[in-house]
Amino acid sequence: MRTLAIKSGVLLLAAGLGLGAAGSAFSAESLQDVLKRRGLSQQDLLAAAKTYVPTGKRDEFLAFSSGGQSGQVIVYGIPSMRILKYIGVFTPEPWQGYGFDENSKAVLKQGWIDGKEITWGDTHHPAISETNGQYDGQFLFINDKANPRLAVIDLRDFETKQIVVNPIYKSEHGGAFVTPNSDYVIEAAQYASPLENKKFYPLEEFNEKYRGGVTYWKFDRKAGRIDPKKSFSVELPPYSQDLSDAGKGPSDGWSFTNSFCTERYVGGIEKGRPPYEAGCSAKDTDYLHVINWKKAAELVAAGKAKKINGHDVLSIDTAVKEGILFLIPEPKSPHGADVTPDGKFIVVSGKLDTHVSVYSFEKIQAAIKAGKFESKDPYGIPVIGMKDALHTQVQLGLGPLHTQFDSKTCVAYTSLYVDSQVAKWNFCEGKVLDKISVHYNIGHLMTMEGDTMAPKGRYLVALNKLSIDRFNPVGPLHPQNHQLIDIANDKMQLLYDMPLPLGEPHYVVAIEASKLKPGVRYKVGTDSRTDKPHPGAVRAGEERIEKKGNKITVYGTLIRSHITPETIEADVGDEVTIHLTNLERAQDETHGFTVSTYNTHASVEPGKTVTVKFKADKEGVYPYYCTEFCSALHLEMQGYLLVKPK
Ligand code: CUK
Ligand code: CUA
Repeated sequence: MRTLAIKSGVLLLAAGLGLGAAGSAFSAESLQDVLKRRGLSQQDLLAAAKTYVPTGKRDEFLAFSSGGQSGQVIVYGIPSMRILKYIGVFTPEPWQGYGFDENSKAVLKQGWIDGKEITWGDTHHPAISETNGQYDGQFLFINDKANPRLAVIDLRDFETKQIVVNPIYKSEHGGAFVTPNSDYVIEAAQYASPLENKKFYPLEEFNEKYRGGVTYWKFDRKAGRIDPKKSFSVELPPYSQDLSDAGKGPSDGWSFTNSFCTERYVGGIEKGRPPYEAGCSAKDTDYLHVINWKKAAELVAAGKAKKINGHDVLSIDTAVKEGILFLIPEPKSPHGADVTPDGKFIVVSGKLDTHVSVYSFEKIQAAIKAGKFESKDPYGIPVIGMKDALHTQVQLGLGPLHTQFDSKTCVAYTSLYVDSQVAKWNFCEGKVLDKISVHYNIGHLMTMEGDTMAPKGRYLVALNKLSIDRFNPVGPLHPQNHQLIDIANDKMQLLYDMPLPLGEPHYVVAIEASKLKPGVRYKVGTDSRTDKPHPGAVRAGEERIEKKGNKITVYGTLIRSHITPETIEADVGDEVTIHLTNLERAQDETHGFTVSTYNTHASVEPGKTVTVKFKADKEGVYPYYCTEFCSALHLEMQGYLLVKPK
């Protein structure tokens, strides 16, 4: 109270001295004055009005961005571009206690590979779960390219619940993409390697022993988890598989995966061969892989798969014999494969070709039914002629990468990496409608729900790889630049630049905010990582400390403004396990918990129960305290761990 009184005294004093007068003159500045003082145009003003979200108001859309090399997910609002949250996924995240409490450590441990802890990830493609081809706002999936893994995030609490490790790949890129009812999450390999774990074959045996593939992870929506036992893969030749997409509507049941370096070139300057890039661009075309995943699932259920590392894999031979795998040439070094909202076309863009190629699913099916193939690849896979499958090709510009769709029929947007532009075009008629420059070197782009069967249009975000001169300099490593573009009218309008300072976000997905219904508290005593009652939960008055041998177990609670118990006594060498339940019911009353120098931290939101564990291996006195400023007596929310010598 005394502090508050003094503070208001200071304020009164400031006003008395006339310091407040400057404030009132400032607020009297007219709109014209502000535009002049800040050098803003009418166009800037319009852009500001389109993005500004006043206090208390909320954004229309929520974007889930890959955090790139940070291994995390970044959540921001559109159109304000305000960052709302980082979600710890593949990398420890201290604020959320992710990787510092036992419950979240168990999730990260699911992502260990060959018994080794991996504390980073290279996230590329987030995907929101779908029902009937539309975002349902229930789950988010994201891949890790470096260490072939996939994570499941529950959008009820925005927490990572599961990490699955791909049992047969060493890297992957064509994930995560969901089928229209999220029955499967697609994850395609990238750099070919032997599918058997930890098996070595020399590069001379690349064509015979190295393989790629596409994995279909079975998603159990009721459990909210991937079921690895019901998941399977289709073996593919050692063409570097790349981006994928699931068919929808008429093409539901099929999936499409790009590839590059179908030359199967492996480097070796020491062998007097050209470098990898040149060797991988020798041919004019690569292959689009066309797979009937519904039939593949039936074949697996019928026992036609072989087991590799305990995982069901349909071999190339079986896939060819059963007629579920086809190839179509596509312009060299392709990148994005994007199915149109109506499910009738697959849009492919080649980095080294100025065109986008629009393949017709109907034509592909007609060729398959007629058995009309132009050749077989070296692995015996039937190749459909490019001309027999193409609907149209449109010249857009240099370095087309990715395509997204509008709510307007037949309207698509494609990123042009080399030109640093977004092209708006019509994929039915094959004509360019508009172009806008972006800053600079755009990778992915994203429209609102733009990869679903019902895109919402309105906004587009350009994910630019380079920001160069757009922001205040912060050293040689620049943030990326997410540029918000208004696409509601015929001409695109640039609205806003947002620096993305946490890794290179390859892709982002945005959902109508009204579809998300996250909770504000947990049922008291919940382990948020398993969604189950936490065995260490207690109610008020039930707090206790148990000691058995050298094991100390604390059943504690947190509520404004005390931690119960207030002291924990241990002997050097004791193993200390502390379960903490936040008894608060009020919204946003999170308590944090740490013990000095024991490298542990927990974020305990209302209702949650979390466990921290460590060995009290040092004699001494260690304060523990609440790390969230939760109340006027927050600093008093503390206690002591007393570690006595033996
Ligand atoms: S990728 Cu990075 S710009 Cu991983 Cu989808 Cu195309
Ligand atoms: Cu609880 Cu600060």
